[in-house]
Amino acid sequence: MKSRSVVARVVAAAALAVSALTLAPQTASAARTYPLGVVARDYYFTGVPSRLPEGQYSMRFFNLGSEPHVLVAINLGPECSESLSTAEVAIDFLEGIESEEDFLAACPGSSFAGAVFAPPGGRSSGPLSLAPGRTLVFCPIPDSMWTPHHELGMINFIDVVDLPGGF
Ligand SMILES: [Cu+2]
Repeated sequence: MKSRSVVARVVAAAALAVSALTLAPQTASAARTYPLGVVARDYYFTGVPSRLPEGQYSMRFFNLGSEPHVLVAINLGPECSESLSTAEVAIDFLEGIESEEDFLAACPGSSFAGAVFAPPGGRSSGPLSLAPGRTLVFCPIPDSMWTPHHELGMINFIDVVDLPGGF
């Protein structure tokens, strides 16, 4: 009899644990992921909103161009949010940047938001994590003349707003 009650308690505890696990994603509304479709062409992005709430996004990336394209997104720290005020200024800044580490060192408080790559005619998907402030989106892949695509127009900013409770 005693062993049966132990089994019953274990089963009850396991059931509680399972219900806690299955309830967790529903109660954590801030962890919801929103879809975001972006198209890359030679040489511009379409579908990159100029303004979005902070949060987690799931990017679908379609390359309708004739060259490979990547979308790199970096949440700018406070300093670079101000100093990189236009695409022209950001393009000049990116000339001195060799790597993601370089970028993060030159822009304190910045963070990697996400990246997706697709070959010509290809598609891919990946997470995008937007933090409040400004996010820089660009494609640094060079064309046949070694000009980075972001200098040809593949550069965008997203103003990321802090929206309590998501949207
Ligand atoms: Cu590109």
